[in-house]
Amino acid sequence: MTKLAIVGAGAIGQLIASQLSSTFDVHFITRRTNFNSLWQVETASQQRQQYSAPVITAADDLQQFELVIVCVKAYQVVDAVLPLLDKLNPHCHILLLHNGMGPHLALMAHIGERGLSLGTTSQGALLTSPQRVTHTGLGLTQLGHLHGKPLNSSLKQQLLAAIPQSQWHPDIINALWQKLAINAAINPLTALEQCKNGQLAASTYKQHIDQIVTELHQVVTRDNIVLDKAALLTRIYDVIQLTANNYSSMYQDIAHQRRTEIDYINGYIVTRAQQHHLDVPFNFALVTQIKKLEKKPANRNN
Ligand code: KPL
Repeated sequence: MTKLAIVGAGAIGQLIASQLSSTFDVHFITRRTNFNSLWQVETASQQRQQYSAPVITAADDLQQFELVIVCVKAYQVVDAVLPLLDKLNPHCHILLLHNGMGPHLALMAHIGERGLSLGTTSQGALLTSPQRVTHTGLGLTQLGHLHGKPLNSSLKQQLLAAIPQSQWHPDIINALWQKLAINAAINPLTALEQCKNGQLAASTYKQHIDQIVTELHQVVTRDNIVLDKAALLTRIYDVIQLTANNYSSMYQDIAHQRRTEIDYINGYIVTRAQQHHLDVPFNFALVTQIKKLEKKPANRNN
């Protein structure tokens, strides 16, 4: 069996590890001290299955791995991956699977010719205790090549066969921007308005959503990425409808006084805009407002 390491034993790390565990020899690389080698996945229909995988640290032998999948939050990626680079086999491929965009730019400066792929998943996963994850919903997982030596085709086929509803995308940056547009529109507005995703279908928010997407569209166009603005808006409203009853991850991060991923969502739009000397005032204001909320003590009921 091919040896594969998952960096990060959070909700998505545990879920992906369970999906890969019958095909690969899965290990966890984690700094979490409250995670041991056993975990449980519960499906939406409350069926439970137990899994186990060795837990190692960056100090252990990492030469054995052919693939490392990084499932930590966007703001943890660089710190989690840099200390591993010298210890990994030079042929080991790295796959980043997180919300938002940005860490790939910082990593590419250090990665040399090592193969790097990126991915995004809309599978729902909720950690209900340190070693138990609930698989709250199926959803598309898109993976694709970014840099260096491409992932070998047999590994790629095994990954796609093991992760439900997964596909290889020929232009992963384009796919990631589409997902980022959804998160940029839904996440900060729900966190600021303290509402479920579905509330954003109200006409009050139409102008805000339009402004977020208009600014994003100006930025990607300067990055030579072709996206259709009307199609982005349709997809955003589809997701608002499909997830109407959910609280977005940013709403939950603010409610639980955790750091949000704003720097890698609307903040990434701002960073790319600055590169092109473009103004994106609405996205900039959202970043500022969410950062203020991150600093406030919680006074919410979730
Ligand atoms: O990905 C999400 C998130 O909350 O981060 C959406 C799609 C907005 C669903 O809640």
